[in-house]
Amino acid sequence: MSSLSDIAAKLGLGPDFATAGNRAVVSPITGEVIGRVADDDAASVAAKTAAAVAAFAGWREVPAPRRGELVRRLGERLREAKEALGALVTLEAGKIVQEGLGEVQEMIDICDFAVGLSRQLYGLTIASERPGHAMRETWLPLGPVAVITAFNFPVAVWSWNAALALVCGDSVVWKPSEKTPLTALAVQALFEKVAADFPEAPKGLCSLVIGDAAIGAQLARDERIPLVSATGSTRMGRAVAPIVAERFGRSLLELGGNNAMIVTPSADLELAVRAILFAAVGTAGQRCTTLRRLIVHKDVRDRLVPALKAAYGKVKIGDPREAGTLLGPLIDGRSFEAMAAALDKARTAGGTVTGGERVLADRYKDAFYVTPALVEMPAQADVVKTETFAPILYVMTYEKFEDAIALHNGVPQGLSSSIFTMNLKEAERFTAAAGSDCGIANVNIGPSGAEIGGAFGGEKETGGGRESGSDAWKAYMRRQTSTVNYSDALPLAQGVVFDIG
Ligand code: UN1
Repeated sequence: MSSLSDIAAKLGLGPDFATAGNRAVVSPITGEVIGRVADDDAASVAAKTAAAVAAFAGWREVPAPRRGELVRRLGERLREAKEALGALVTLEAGKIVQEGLGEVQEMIDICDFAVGLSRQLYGLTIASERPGHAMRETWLPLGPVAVITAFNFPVAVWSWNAALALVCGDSVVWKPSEKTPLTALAVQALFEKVAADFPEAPKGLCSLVIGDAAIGAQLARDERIPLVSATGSTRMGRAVAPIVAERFGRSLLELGGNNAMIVTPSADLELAVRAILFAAVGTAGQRCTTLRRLIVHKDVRDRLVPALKAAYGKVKIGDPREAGTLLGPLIDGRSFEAMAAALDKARTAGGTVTGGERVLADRYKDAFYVTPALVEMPAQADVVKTETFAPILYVMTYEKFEDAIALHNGVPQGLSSSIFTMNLKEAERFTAAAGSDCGIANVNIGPSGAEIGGAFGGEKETGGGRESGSDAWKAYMRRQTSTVNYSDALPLAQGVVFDIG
């Protein structure tokens, strides 16, 4: 099951799936065109938004546990489709099979989470200062939610948003990356099948718009959309957020990361090497949580770096569909150019680069496979402070723990972070107020591969949004404070007297 038509058949998508349209879809595995899709235009985006507005009007009144039932059925459908959808993620985004499957599992997990949540959209009762008054806080559906997603998690990020938005009573308009429309179309088709058998699900409850940044901007401008949830680069967030803010909309941003690991003298180095390998090389360095900076104590460096080089040397690079492959292709040639440019800058800043070369170019002239790069840096130069979406790991050393924390926090991004230590004090300091300044701080595991149960996102240029678990659902609802007077008097708050004579 590796060609598009095989996968499409398994997903029940029909023989015409992705066979026509203005946009050519390329597989990063070979660089070949594997399908064609049609872009939306401004008019079709407007029509789908109008349908989402109409759908919201009905959906918000369906009881939340019943909304959860729709998401439960979506989760069931995803379970059946896991292998085929995972294969499509592999084909379109270039992830290895295990990671394609893992991405679909992440979708299933958030559906399960959302089903439980659909019976737990708890508000508060609040003690009123006035006699005969009751106060409460209620969470109510918000409206249509625009979801903008990136190529690297082409389906999971939609599900983090959509599963929550649906149980919260919202409708969803999804703009996936223009590099990965096929996985989006497949998921949309799965959703539509589930919704078709669910009488309360209005038409247009979840819709998909395909196209480039102009379409994202159109959604960002639309004042009928109270929440725009955007995952991608900091550059994209900088473009979207001001447009949403100008109309007082809400944005939920999950942008670039520049995630580090501190390796202390007491660290279990064997465990650390395995964690580094998954976090820095996995997904070809194209996760927002990818490990990009290693901050190693000077006494450990000479043991860790050679062990890491040896492990890097054993990584099997190639077709992500083949058993044993750990490192598949970069998404495209521009990614490769960005990687090469970053490595040049690192060399200019005094870095020593191991790896980072293009490989397999004779077999795949239009696909971009690289060896993972380890770059030993004398200092945290500007290039280290920039997120390059590729398997580059910058290695720096420290002597004092405070210096490690300062280096760690000395970048503009604040998504994920980790420390390897057996020292309780270091672990606690890392996760305390003056420790890691990131949204995610892990001890003795790498920074990537988060579970859906926690709130996912980060600070500073990462954008501040939280998606997925914990109470991230609150972003998809509006909060209402109600005071009900069940007395015959009209006492005013703060004891104010306001009477006529
Ligand atoms: C992303 O790269 O945008 O924690 C999301 C992780 C995954 C999600 C990554 N669960 O690496």
